[in-house]
Parts: sequence; structure tokens; C-alpha cells
Amino acid sequence: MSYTVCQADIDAFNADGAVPLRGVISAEQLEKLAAAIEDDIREPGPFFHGYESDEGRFHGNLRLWETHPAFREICLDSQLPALAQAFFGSNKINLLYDQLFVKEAAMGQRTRWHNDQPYWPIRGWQVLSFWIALDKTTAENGRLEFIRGSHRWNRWFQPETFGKTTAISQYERNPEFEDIPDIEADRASYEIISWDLEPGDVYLFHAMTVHGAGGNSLQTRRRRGYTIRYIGDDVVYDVRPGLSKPLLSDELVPGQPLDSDRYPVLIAER
Ligand SMILES: O=C(O)CCC(=O)C(=O)O
Repeated sequence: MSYTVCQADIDAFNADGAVPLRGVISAEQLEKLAAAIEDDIREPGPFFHGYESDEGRFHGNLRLWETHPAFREICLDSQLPALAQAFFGSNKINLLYDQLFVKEAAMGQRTRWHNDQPYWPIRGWQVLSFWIALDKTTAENGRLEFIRGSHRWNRWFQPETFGKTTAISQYERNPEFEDIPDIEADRASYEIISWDLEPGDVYLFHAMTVHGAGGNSLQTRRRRGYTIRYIGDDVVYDVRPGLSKPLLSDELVPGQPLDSDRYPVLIAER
């Protein structure tokens, strides 16, 4: 299956910071991903950041592509790098990393509002994520919500932990960042955009777009989301307080492109 990007998708992404893309992931790709997700739930790797609370069970993990062939295939050998390139019109695309967000049935906890780039050891504009729906995703089971145009606010919000704090989900205070306002308590003041997804649809969003998600209030349906993040031409490695520790590299030097085994170049033209 191949998705053809149209100008309306690119315009919506540029203006709003998020856009749904329909039917990007084929049934065969979904089947492989679903099996890989179950493998990860059974035997999570070192970056597992799931938790169980009185609101239910959440399974989160990252850098899965490095150890599981099915995640590796979709990150490296699918049409997604070419789609990322089409949205940025870049010459180069690297994989940044992949991440899994499974809200089991009746997992009532929201994903709090945040933007992603403050967590990541990078500087640059060409940074995007594809959030792949494995299940029908609606307001009832925790679809993602985005604040229209917030990618252009140039506001860097202090990284905070999601759910229960673990060693890898603690973030140092960055004095240059601001605390995110209580958007949930004041939703009417923001232009919140969201879409239902079918399995195989994706949300494409910019790394500076403020986003969050509802809890899963359904007793019978899970909400499995698998996100793959890519970077383009202008992105360099950066080190500062507040970063996600599993993304730090011993090899890379601040100010240099990320090209390395950890952040492989997938497309390089010219
Ligand atoms: O799936 C979720 O609840 C959160 C996803 C997210 O924040 C992301 O992919 O950046």
C-alpha cells in the first residue's frame, strides 16, 4: 500500500501542526506490528516506561526498532521516511526513534498536555512524528488532541513525567523552559483539534505541537498507538537540562548532525 501526499495534507501540517493521514499502514503491516507489540508487552526492554495505577494499565516503551525486526522494518523499510521527506521537502531523513503507547481497556488516565521537542537532544525545525493507530481510536478510548498552530508558538515547556515516576522518566529542571499552562482546566481558551482514526490511519504532527490524549474509558477496547519520529536536514544534536535519558548519546557532539547507528540516515539525496 502506498499513500500519496497531497498539497492539502502539507498545507494542513504546516498551518495546524497536525493532520490525520488515512490508510497509510496496510493490513499486513498492522498484523506484524500487533504481534510485535504483544512480544514487547511480554518481554519489555530496558526503556520500558509503563505502569499500573488504580486507573488501569499502561504499556510504554521506546527504541523498540533496535531489538525487534518488525519494528525495525516499519521504521526503516516502509514508506514512512519518504512521507516525512515529502512533508518537509528535505534532502535527508534520519530516524529519531520509535515509541509505544498502549492504553489497555479502562485505563482512565489522560496523557498530559506537552510538546515533544523539549524532551529530545536535538535542535532544528524538521522534526515530525507518525502516530499509528492499531485500534479504532475515538474520544472514548483516548484519541490524540492537538492545539492548532501551537508548533509555531516557539514555547518550550518543561518536560514532566507521565504517570508513575521511574528513573528514566525523571526530568531535570531547565531554567529556560516554562511550565505548561493547565490547558485541561481551560480547554475553551484553546483551539483543540482531533480526529477519530481507524486502524492503519496515522496522526502526523510536528515536534513542537502541543498535544495530549484522553484516558481509555472503554471496558473492552484497547488503544494501541505506535509512534515513529523522523528528522530532516536542519536538525543537530543538542544537550541541555530536561532531556530524556534514553535518547542521549556518548558518541554525538552538540551542534553536529545525528547521523549514526542510533539515528540512521534513511534518505540522503544530492
Ligand atoms: O499515545 C499517547 O497517549 C501519547 C502519544 C504522544 O504523546 C506522542 O506520540 O508523542
